[in-house]
Parts: sequence; C-alpha cells; structure tokens
Amino acid sequence: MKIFPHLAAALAAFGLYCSPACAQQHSDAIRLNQVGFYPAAPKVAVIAADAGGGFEVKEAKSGKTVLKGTLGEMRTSPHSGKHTRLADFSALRKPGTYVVEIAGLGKSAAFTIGDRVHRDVAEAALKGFYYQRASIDLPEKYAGKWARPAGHPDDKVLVHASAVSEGRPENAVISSPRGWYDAGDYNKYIVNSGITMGTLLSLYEDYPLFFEDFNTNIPESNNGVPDLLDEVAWNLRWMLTMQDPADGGVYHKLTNPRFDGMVMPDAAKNPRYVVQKGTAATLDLVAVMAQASRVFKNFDNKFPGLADSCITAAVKGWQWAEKHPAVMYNQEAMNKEFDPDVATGTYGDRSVKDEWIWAACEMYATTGKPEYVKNIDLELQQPMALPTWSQVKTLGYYTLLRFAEAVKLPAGQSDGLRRNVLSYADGLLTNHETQPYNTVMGKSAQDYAWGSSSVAANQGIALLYAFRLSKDRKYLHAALGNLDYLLGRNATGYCFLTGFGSKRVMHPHHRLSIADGIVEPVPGLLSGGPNPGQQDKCAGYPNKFADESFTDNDCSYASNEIAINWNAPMVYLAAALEATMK
Ligand code: 9MR
Ligand code: 9MR
Repeated sequence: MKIFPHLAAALAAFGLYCSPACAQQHSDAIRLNQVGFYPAAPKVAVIAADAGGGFEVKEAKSGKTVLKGTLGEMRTSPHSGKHTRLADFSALRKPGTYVVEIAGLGKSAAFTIGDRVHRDVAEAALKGFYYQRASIDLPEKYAGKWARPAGHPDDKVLVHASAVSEGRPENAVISSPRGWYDAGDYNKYIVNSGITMGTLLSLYEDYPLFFEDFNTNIPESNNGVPDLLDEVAWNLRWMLTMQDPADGGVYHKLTNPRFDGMVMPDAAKNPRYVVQKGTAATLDLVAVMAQASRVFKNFDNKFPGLADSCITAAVKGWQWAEKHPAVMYNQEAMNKEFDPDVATGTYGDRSVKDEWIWAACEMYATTGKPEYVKNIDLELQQPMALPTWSQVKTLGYYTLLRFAEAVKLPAGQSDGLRRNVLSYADGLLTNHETQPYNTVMGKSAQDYAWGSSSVAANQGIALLYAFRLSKDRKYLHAALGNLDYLLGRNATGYCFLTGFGSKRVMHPHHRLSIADGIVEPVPGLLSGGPNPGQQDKCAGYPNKFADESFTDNDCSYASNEIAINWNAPMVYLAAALEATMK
C-alpha cells in the first residue's frame, strides 16, 4: 500500500495505521530491558530526562493501566553528570506485554513479563557462534537468510618464519581447519579462544541439565550431545591442530599478515599463517583441553577418542610450558626479526602468572593430582579479578570451587576461594542501587574498557557464583540487572545483542554483516559497547562520556565490534539466569 505521509500521520494518531518506523515511535528516554522481565524478578525502567512525578504501566494492546507509581529520587551519572530517575514496577507480576508511560515523555517500547523470557536471547547468543564458524558452508536450513558458502578452509596454512620447528620449516603447509572467526575479523587466535571456551565449558559444567533441552538448530542438533557442546567441539578440534606435534608448544594464532577487506569469507583468499609459539597460548590451550577432556569423557560414544586427545594435548602443552615458562608474544619484536610482518590482533600479554594458575587448576580438577598446583602460587590472598582474555586466573578459581569436594581441596583453600568470590561480589554491590541505571555495571569508569559489554556479562557471572555459594538473592538480582543493562537499561539506550530490542544495533564492525548485503546484521552477536578510548577515531560518537561512548557505526571497531570472548559470557549470563529463574 502506498500511503501519503500526512494521511499516515493522521491515521496513526487514531491508531489506525502503523508504518514500519512507527514501531520506533517510543520515548528514547525511557530505558529498560527491551526484551523483558521474569514475573518474580525486580523490574525497573530508567528515565533519562528531566521528569518528575508519576509513571504508569499499561497493557500494550488495550492501553489499560495496570500499575501507577512515583519516580524515584534523582540520580547523577558519575561519567556524564546527567540525571536519571527510576520507575520501579517490580510489583507487577502478571505475564503480558506492557509499556511504561510518563506524562510529557510518552511511552517506552513494548516489553514482556513472562517465564523463560530470556530463552530466545540465550539461544540466539549461542547460535551466534555457529555464524562465526570457519571452513564450513552455512545452508539456509540452519542460517536462514544469513546462509553463505564456506570460507577459510585453512587446510593449507603456512608455518611462519617465527614458528619453525623440527619437521616444520618456514612455509611448511599444515592443516588447521574449523574454529570460529574471532570477531569482526576472520583470524583465529588461541588466547581469545581460551577464555571463550573456558566460559562455555564452565557454563555446561555449572548447569548440565539445562542443556539437555537447548536446541539452536545447528547441523549437529539432535545428535545426542547438547548443542552447546557440539558448538564447542567445532572450535576444540581447531585448537587441537594449533599444537606443534614436535614439542607440544602452541601457536599464538592463525592469521593473515594483514586484516582481510570487508568481504565475505569465500572471497577472502589471502595466505594464512600460524605464528610463533608462546606460553600464554600454550597454557590457555592446556586449560581448555583439560576441562574439555573432563566434559567430553561423558560423550565418548559420540566423540570417540576426543577426551583422550584433549588430555594428551594438555599434558604435552604443560610439559612445553615447564620448559618455556614465560615466552611472551611480542608482535613488534617478531616483525623486526621475521617476514612477512603480521599486523592483525595481538592479544599480547605482559604476565603469564594467571595463565599458569588457570592451567594448573584445570589440570588438578581433571586429574586429581595435587602436583599440578603444588608449585604454583594460586594468589588466594589477592582480591579476585574479573576474567578477561589477558587475566584468566579466576576461571581457575571457578573450577576449583566447582570441584572442591571432588578433589578434596584443603579447607583453608576452599574457604579462601569462597571468601574471595563473595567479597568481590560484595564490592560490586556496594552502592549499586544509587547508580544512575541502578546497575553494578558502570559504577567504575574502568568498566568501560574495549568490549565493556563483556565486563557487564562477566560481572553477572561472578554474581551468579556468589549467589550459588550464598543462596542470597541480592546477588542474583544484581546479575539480572546487568542483563537488563545489556538489553537496554544503559546510558546509550541500545540493546547490545544483535537481532533483539526496540533500539537495535544495526551496523556492527563485523565483516560478515557488512559484506552480506542483508539489512539486518547477523543475529545473536554482542556489540562491544561503550569505550571512551574511541581508538577507531570513527565519526558518530555522541560525546566522550564513558557510559555513552558508543556508536552504531560499522567503522567503530572500538565500540561496536563483536567478539567470541564477549558472546561467551553473554550466553552464560542469559542461559544461567534462565536455568535459575525457572
Ligand atoms: O577490522 C579490524 C578489527 O577486527 C580489529 O579489532 C581492529 C583493531 O585491531 O582493527 C580492524 O581493522 C582496521 C585496522 O586496524 C586499521 N585499518 C582499518 C581496519 C578496518 O577497519
Ligand atoms: O578485545 C581486545 C581488546 O582488549 C584490545 O584492547 C584490542 C586492541 O588490541 O583488541 C581487542 O581484540 C580484537 C583483536 O585484537 C582482533 N579481533 C577483534 C578483537 C575485538 O575487537
């Protein structure tokens, strides 16, 4: 139907016509989880405008008012100085579809109250990994309109001059297929795969039953293995090929010398290399393989021999690391010595103490042999640190807590671990209810690092561990608050998971989404989120405030890229909350 703008406006005013844009005609100043709320959970919207007085919650369809409330005290953002107020409608528990309305401001977008309200989010975020798969075509049956031919077969990868070893001279050809593309780029990095796999495998170990019935419509669905583990296996098999069989050391990454252009995977034909072995990559692989061998042992009939290959790889990697306890990946130094120069993501680290701790904890939990932790300072006297790709020791702590009884961890150590997690969580909770968005996320300016969305998600995971240790729901509710943050209750107003929300991320820095010619980006991918570093120098940032330094622009790799290590905690948070709120 062709309809003239004036007529459309007139009809819309009487509720008779809704253009595609009309779905957007809600107040951007009313910020809330754009997906929805569990009936029994806290529910808040944040009003980012000078408003006072009351608010109403109405049924979206009938317009009937179901709850009236008063806006809370004025709050101030420590980052921008801007003011907000809360509309707390937790008392509303009846499942349905609603809007929040403020006189003078208008309505929020419609949202749902219901059970399993984040089920789709959790499934989509896991499915996001399927879309990132290298070396396989994605047929329409599984990928819908994002179907695409295979790219990066990686069956003829060159050994870089920095990575030669016995039997593998410079330019030797090896096969290293499968795995997930790291992010908006098409390279595959062991370090970043490490934390990603650790997070997904821990999700499985923490909530195994939940994944018995969790279908993401991938080629392996219904093969008797949880889809989560089928997806993990795709990357696991790639990681195994990244270990040098000669000595057990692990290549830092599989990469082009320079980033591919903004093309589809099958059009990217640049040569790819495995580069320099290092201790961080090797220990990250050790940790992943140790954990994977534990998990896949229970699926030996479906993946014959996989668990064995994993533990063998872990032991070999450990032995290499003992001989090379601190070989750092330094790309600049490498480029001075070897050709071709490599200009892709570095994932370089200054310390591998935390990688040692993580690997040791996983080896201990899998083998039960205390010698793996005997000569390692577990740093239990130090405060806990949120996991990031460069700081992984807490992944080891989570595992030790999970297996404290099984490995008969000395009481002193398990108490120390418990105290560490709880005091970290308590630190997160301090004053969070006075924050502009009533979230743990964003209390500290440092939360807005490159990939800040993963900070929010990882804080949520830490809070869930605290909840499981204490059974105190204040931690659970704060974890939910961070999910609310990711899905729209934040200073940008965006829902950061592609494919969801009323204010969507449409232009992530993601080669697949840029090159495929489809309007909607690949769904289920978590945008990096606000990052005042603005390293991409992209036009479009609204300002320099930490909590608003985001632009939904595909040039913005510093605020709007996607990455596997950000998606993994998103999957964890959403799935774990679904499992818990049942
Ligand atoms: O596309 C690259 C992205 O995946 C990285 O995170 C980012 C930072 O390393 O770099 C992007 O590539 C850009 C490069 O660094 C500079 N020239 C433009 C490239 C594409 O925007
Ligand atoms: O997530 C990484 C971030 O912590 C770094 O500050 C940044 C710059 O080195 O790189 C990020 O990782 C990128 C990687 O280097 C290449 N693939 C895309 C990753 C996400 O932007």
